[in-house]
Amino acid sequence: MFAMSRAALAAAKVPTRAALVAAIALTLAACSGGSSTSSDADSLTATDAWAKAADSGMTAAFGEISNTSDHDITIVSAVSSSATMVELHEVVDDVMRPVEGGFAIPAGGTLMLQPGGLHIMFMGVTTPIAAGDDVQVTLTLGDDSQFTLTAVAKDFSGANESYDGNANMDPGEGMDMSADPSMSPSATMGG
Ligand SMILES: [Cu+2]
Repeated sequence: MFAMSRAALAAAKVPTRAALVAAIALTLAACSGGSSTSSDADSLTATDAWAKAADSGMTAAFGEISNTSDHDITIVSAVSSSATMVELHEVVDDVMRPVEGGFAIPAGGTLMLQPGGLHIMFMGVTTPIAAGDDVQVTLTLGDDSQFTLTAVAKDFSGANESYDGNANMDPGEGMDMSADPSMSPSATMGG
């Protein structure tokens, strides 16, 4: 350690550009071993991602997303070219609603997205999603990095949870979410 101090002193006495560059390089080398330099997106892995096939209206994507980092990661929002709006949902008493603050994935933990539980909600499906299709959804994370989840579509008869307690809700054509009061998070939900 004494030798290091003398080296530092020498560098301080002769603040050459080379010494500064060397110091910066050392600092970077010291950091690269930790997770602090990798983005949240680099720390996520997805398995068994799938989406419910749908011709129009609403559908959802599911799967497992693991956080390999040593810090919690939050999925803040989601977008997809397959739907006009994508939300992060939970199901409470068979009624689904956006999760305040997004999905949190604990350090070293796994987020389970499944019918009847947390899911990525697609509203206003833009083009029919057939079984076998790949559906891509881009997740924005807490550090603003983006993770693209590719979900394979399959036929599934469940996941009919509703916003308003009516499981037979007709998604209709060109559904306009903003005009439907039942879609408002503040609307009364449940049967
Ligand atoms: Cu939902």
